[in-house]
Amino acid sequence: MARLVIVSNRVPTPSKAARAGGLAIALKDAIQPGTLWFGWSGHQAPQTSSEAKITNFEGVDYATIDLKQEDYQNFYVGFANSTLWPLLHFRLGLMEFRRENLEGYRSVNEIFAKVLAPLLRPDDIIWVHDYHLIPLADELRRLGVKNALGFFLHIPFVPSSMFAALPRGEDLLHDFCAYDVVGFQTEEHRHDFLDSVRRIIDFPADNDGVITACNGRKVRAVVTPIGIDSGAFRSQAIQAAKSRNTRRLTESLVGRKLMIGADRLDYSKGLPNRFEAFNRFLERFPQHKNAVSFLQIAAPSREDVSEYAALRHQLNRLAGDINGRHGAFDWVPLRYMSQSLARSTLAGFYRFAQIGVVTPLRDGMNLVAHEYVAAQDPEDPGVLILSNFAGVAAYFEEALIVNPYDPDEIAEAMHEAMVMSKEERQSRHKRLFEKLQTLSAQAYCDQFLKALSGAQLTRAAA
Ligand code: GDG
Repeated sequence: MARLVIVSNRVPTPSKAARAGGLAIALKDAIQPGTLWFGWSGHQAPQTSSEAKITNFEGVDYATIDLKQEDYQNFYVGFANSTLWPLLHFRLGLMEFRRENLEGYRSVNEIFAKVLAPLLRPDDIIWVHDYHLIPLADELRRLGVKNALGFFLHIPFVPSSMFAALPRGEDLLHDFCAYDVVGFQTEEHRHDFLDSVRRIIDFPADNDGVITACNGRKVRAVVTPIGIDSGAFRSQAIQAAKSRNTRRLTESLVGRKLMIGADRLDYSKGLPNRFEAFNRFLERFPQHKNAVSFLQIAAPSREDVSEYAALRHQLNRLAGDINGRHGAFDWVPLRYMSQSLARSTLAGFYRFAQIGVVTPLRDGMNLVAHEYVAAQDPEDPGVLILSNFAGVAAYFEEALIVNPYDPDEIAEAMHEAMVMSKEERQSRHKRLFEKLQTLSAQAYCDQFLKALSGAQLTRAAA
């Protein structure tokens, strides 16, 4: 059987508890012994490595390189997270572009290719993940790699008129088209990508997502939504709900309801809007005062990017304002932690919380929505409030769908969730839970790898 090679910017440290971040979590559920996982170690060193350090854990080979400070700055902090991330989350106003960052991004991709190429076997299937590594296929091809190459974009894509703002964006579209298969979370993301390919680099693309690139080579754009192992997460939540931490949480609420949010501390997640919505909820529906607390966990992320530090300050201030304004001597309305929690602790908290609040301004998918649904007790399930602009909203119609830019609409959904009948909660949850079975981590991997194996066969026949 062909070996699977996964390439992502960060490689999860084997054996350690998963960090906050959807990619590692979804893949963790699906990789098999024999897989090679290649990427950055997460460490900086005096020099960027010229060969990989390989460790084997439970049959999986983890091959990593270190980056020197300058490469880390230009590639990771710079082009990946200060240019591409804001652009692809529709935040042109936050996009910064510097040529040295673009050069650093390209040079790190070249280094990835040079270190990875000697580790590859002729029948390996190579699956590259996310916006850090768009140019990798082209770099590998330059080195003579002939294997099937697939790429999955975990974050959204933008309409062509917005993508056109990216300097040298046409080069990046050519880079996408060096892969055999390019995967997206939703039909909308794929549609916007194909539109950019047609308009900006003039490659023909049909409505089935088949692009004709240079020399007639075919590239397939597919929709393969990411998911979780819902059965395993549900079991974890059931276990964790009996834990000391969940008990401490429930005891501290003394009979009040709980709303929960858990996100990386990232401006795409819409946290200030969510706090403002909770403020509006307390103003407009004062009958719920003292009857509910909102617990927001915001796991620190990308602390070297200045926007993230600014967001942290903004949230500290907003949380203080809300509690100062609405709190009572025996009730804290908003419990805000800019710290991360263990995944098992989160699972127990989700199960207990009567309302899950997932209101990103844009999100590729958003796995917190999946986890919240998986964790619920089907007999007495909680209600999910979900942004229309999370990729998962394309699949989860039974959630309370809101426009995250409208704090009043979120506040109304909070009220609706507080008073929703048990029958309605059960029927919404039942349908959402059924969707989790089709949107599983396993289905995600199977669908993408099927498309990639098809490309492998086409290559072999050529
Ligand atoms: C990207 C895309 C896409 C959150 N707080 C803590 C914690 N988390 C976990 C959640 C969840 C994961 O982190 C976050 O996943 P998301 O999917 O929400 O988001 P991103 O990290 O932005 O991931 C996203 C995803 O890729 C997969 O394709 O869905 O749209 O942006 O699992 O539970 N985990 C721990 N402590 C926390 O405090 N341990």
